[in-house]
Amino acid sequence: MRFTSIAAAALAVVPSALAANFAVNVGQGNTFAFSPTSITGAVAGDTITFTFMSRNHSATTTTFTTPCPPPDGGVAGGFDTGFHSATGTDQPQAVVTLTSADTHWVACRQAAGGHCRIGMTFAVNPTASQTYAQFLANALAS
Ligand SMILES: *[C@@H]1O[C@H](CO)[C@@H](O)[C@H](O)[C@H]1NC(C)=O
Ligand SMILES: [Cu+2]
Repeated sequence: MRFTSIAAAALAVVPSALAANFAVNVGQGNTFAFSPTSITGAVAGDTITFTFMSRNHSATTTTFTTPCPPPDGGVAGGFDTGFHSATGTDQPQAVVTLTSADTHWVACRQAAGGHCRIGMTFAVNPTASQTYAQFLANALAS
């Protein structure tokens, strides 16, 4: 009986042990930025934990070519953390669970895209042909 319960407990922790979590800071140091600006190698089941460190921001999926403003709710197949406001020492977190290894282009949708247009952008699994640098350039040019 003892071995049975140990085996069951070990099996139960396998999925979370294999899934990775990516920690992303939003507005760190009062900046209009995500840190890091991109992550790679993310697969289905992995999580992204966004920590909102200043002001009032969102992490919202958008398109590569027209980043700003991101649509309310994000693009189809994407995600939207909604707005989170950091006050004093309260730094709210939002956890997104990825359902695929797809590329996601992400930006803040605060101020009708105002934060996005000054470069508040982030990428999940950017590619060689669609890079984070080009996505950022598209946002800054919009
Ligand atoms: C955060 O921003 C949103 C969108 O501008 C706004 O509706 C909301 O009231 C703000 N939250 C706080 C706590 O200021
Ligand atoms: Cu913002």
